[in-house]
Amino acid sequence: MQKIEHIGIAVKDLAAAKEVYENLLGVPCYKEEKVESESVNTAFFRTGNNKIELLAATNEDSAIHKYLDKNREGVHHIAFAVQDIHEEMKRLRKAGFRLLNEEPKRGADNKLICFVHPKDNCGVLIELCQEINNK
Ligand code: CMX
Repeated sequence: MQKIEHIGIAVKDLAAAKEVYENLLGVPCYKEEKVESESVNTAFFRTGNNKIELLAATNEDSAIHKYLDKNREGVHHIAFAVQDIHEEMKRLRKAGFRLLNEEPKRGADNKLICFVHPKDNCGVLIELCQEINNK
């Protein structure tokens, strides 16, 4: 894995959270995107080399809705950039990690993504991300 690509934060109200993070970071949100496949609305921020993704559910089937039913707003996942998501998935599967997608799927911000079960990562949901124009 290359580096932390972003940190995902689950929020109830995207507009309110966006304002909080704009004030906190002192930079505007650079992108808002609805991800149909994940049933989320997202807002992205850059600070230096780092990225924050705010995530709000678009319906009750969303993983974010389920998460916020049981937890407060807060860090939901850590995403790592990978060069070749198929190779990383193969490596992790072989090492016994439970992947939450059989195949990579299209995520926000022009990425192919795959999630790794939080129970296999000391309680942290991990996302693998490959830039779509990588290959
Ligand atoms: N971080 C850490 N632990 C988490 C978690 C998270 N984000 N989400 C769930 N868990 C834990 C729960 O606390 C629970 O633990 P206990 O059994 O100890 O109570 C366990 O995992 C099972 O949780 P659950 O509420 O019963 O939920 P499910 O098993 O139905 O789903 C998960 C959990 C991680 C498999 C599911 O949320 C998933 O597939 N996530 C990947 C997709 C996703 O999160 N999409 C939204 C983000 C999209 C984006 O970034 O664009």
